[in-house]
Amino acid sequence: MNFDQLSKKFNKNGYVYIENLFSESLMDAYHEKILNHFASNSKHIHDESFLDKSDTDVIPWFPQLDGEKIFSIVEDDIRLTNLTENILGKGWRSLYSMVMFSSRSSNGQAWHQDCTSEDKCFFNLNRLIYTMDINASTGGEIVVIASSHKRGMIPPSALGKNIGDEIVISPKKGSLLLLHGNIWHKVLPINNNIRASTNYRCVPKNTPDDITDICVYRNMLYRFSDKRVLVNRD
Ligand SMILES: O=C(O)CCC(=O)C(=O)O
Ligand SMILES: [Fe+2]
Repeated sequence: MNFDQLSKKFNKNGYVYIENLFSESLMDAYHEKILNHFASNSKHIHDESFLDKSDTDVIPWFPQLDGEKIFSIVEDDIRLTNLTENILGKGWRSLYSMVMFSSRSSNGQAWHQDCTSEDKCFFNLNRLIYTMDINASTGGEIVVIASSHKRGMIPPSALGKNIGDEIVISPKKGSLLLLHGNIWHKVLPINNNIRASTNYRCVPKNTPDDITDICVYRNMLYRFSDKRVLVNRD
């Protein structure tokens, strides 16, 4: 793995996608844990008005907080920690691992940025790993606008559908997708199957823990901690 090259690519484009990083057997073990958990926990924890207005349909789970030790294997992977340090510099830290689960035929996620972009030094880095293939047949592909992490706030809905050249990423089982929290991104609707991704979120030195509390959608700024629409943008 050429860490310098990958890190340059990440800085330029705001994302990097790497296939075949994690073994089939590890991904199967993760996926089984995920399916077991959501077999009995597939209720939404977001309130209905958020789901409606954000057009976002995912249910989170924090497996390491539930004592699922196997989820430390990816977090401690030396290739992942080296690449992370190359991108974020010394003093970066992990926030948590979060599985995001979508039920069959659900909406995916509307265009958004995970955090605001006022201070360029502070952002979250999503380190997403995929325990299943995601493609046109499953739905749920990720769409990004390359380099948009340098373009400030995602345009409001009023500016229309086209906000740049869309790149569709169809992650394979065992792959890693690094996404800058300021990049404009969305998740396409899910077809007749469930969808899961596992995100090892981390941040550069001195970034506040609650960096992703305010999410930027094209139609609003939403604060998760008190479930408030801070700004209506449409
Ligand atoms: O689940 C994914 O593939 C990406 C979800 C997302 O928007 C994120 O991790 O910030
Ligand atoms: Fe996101």
